[in-house]
Amino acid sequence: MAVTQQPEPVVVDTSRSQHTQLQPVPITAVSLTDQFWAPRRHTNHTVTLPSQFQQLESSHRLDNFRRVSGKLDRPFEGPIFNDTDVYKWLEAAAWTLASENDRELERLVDIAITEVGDAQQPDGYLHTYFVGDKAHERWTNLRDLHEMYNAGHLTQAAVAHYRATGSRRLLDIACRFADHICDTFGPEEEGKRVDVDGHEEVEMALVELARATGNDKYRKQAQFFVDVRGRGVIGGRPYHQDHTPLRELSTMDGHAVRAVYYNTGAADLYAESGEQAVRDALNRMWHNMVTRRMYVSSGIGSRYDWEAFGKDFELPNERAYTETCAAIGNVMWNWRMLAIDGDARFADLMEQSLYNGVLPGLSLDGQEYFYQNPLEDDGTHRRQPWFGCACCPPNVARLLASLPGYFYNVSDAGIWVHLYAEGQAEIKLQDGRTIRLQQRTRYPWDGAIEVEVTGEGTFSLFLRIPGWCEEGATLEVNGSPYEGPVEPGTYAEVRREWRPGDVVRLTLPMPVRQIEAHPYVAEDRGRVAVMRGPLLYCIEQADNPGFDPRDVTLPADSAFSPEFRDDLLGGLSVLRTRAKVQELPAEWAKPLYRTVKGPRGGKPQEREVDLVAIPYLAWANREPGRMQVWLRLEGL
Ligand code: FUB
Ligand code: ZN
Repeated sequence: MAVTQQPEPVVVDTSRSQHTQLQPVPITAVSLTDQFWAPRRHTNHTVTLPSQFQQLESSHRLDNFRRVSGKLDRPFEGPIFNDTDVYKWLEAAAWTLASENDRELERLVDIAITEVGDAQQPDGYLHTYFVGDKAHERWTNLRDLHEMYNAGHLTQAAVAHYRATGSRRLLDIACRFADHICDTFGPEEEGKRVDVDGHEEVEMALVELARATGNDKYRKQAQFFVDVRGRGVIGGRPYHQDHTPLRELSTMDGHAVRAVYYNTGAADLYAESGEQAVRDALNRMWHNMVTRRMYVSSGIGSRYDWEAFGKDFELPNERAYTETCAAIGNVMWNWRMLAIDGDARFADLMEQSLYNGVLPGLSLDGQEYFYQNPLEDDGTHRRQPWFGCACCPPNVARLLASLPGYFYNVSDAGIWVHLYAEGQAEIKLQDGRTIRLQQRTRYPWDGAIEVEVTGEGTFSLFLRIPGWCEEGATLEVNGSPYEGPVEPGTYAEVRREWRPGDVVRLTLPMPVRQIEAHPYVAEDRGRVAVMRGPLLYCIEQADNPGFDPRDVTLPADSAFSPEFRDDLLGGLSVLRTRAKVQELPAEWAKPLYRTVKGPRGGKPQEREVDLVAIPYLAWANREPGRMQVWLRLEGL
């Protein structure tokens, strides 16, 4: 693994990986000027990042570092993995600085890096809890104490900062800690300790550190940790994915964030090793997740107990745990799977997770967050400005900051377009030619996408035809129909000798789709979820006053029509339809159970109402009220 002289701000650097089809495009090569992502990214930069820095200060997370360096005399505060919130914030700020000139943000980054660096121990160890009278407890309980989870987030922040700014300041700190880890843990025959952290994260970070520094020992260390897990070293529980070795796993089990972070790191390792058994296991788990254990929102981890995956089909709506971090982990995992073989199903799921899994975790004003993302609520689940355990907020921030890096890839054959949004990209092909792309579209509100290509010579433009676009996708090149296949769930490859100003026009019809769940998902039986394009919809009380969403039934022939509303929730398409409301007969006022007397216990009062659905990503941004994703459908 050789290292580049001039780092480029790529999120995951597979450019020298032997077992990936796709190579990254730097964040700075892509500029989003659309009405959907650009405002959100602007809010992330100007509101979320400064407000999160304030939270890091007021919650004493930065003080924890000052305490270690002797600048403050105070006790450690908060959960044991609190340092990671500083690291994730640093990563978000670094990706932001890759394309924004912001002196104030640079100043805050500088403060944070100084505090982190000053807290590092002479042997490279870095964790703000295990110092002073707790120093002897270092590495005494890898299962629970998150020391390497901390190291992983430090490392990811450091790689981002290095790639975004060219500065080695944070990278050197991370390398010292990683060196300490490499010296301490490893195969018994090397006289090292065989152990593994209870929370995966360090694996993917070490692979990326190897890619950033060219030092392959970090990749080997990550491989060691993946190989050790699953053999009972930390107790053998599914919660930590320690019950079965990776290569034998077939189902997604245990703590959801840990599980997807694990698979993300394993995919990174596959990209370097090409070990088929690892890829087979990842494919089996992906299949299990997607066909048995994932919400229609793409949220994962259905259990409050242990923040864990449930059994097959165990997908309760109101008690859905679906942590925001798990959705982010799913984006990261699918991004790597996509790089491995360019299969559109991974890009589809990445897109689904971005819109319907991650974005609901953030308020439209960029200052409040969901930890859990239920699919039904009585109005009491509200976003919070911060949490004692605040893993999700800075995780959302770092993903939004790095988002342009997920839009495109390059391969030997050409350019891959995974995501659609108005904007430009200046992409270097592998032979050094620079190609400019201009996307013109109102996606995700409209499926008409125009890509103007400025560049010469022959190469392929691969355009994702999303799996949700089941019928009618069409593609034109300079006004003439494209003759190759335009199949949902694949990439259409337009290969030609390009001339400046060539235009490819992709049309992705966006009919409103009513989705039913597998009959064994008990909570969704007889119900449908409503989707348009990549977006999942829900009904919220604020748009539907005067009736209880639980009493709504869609007529069998119901048809929703979209309407773009500039004035609502930052501008979005609502869906409208007529629906029936069956008010509960009065005799249900008291009992919870009774002997059956007839359908629903008497003749319900039925009336017709106008029903308005909004994108699920925008729910809970107005006054509290009921929200529901799954709606009863007559005759289902
Ligand atoms: O344990 C660290 C983080 O806190 C996990 O990833 C989240 O699920 C939360 O428990
Ligand atoms: Zn979280």
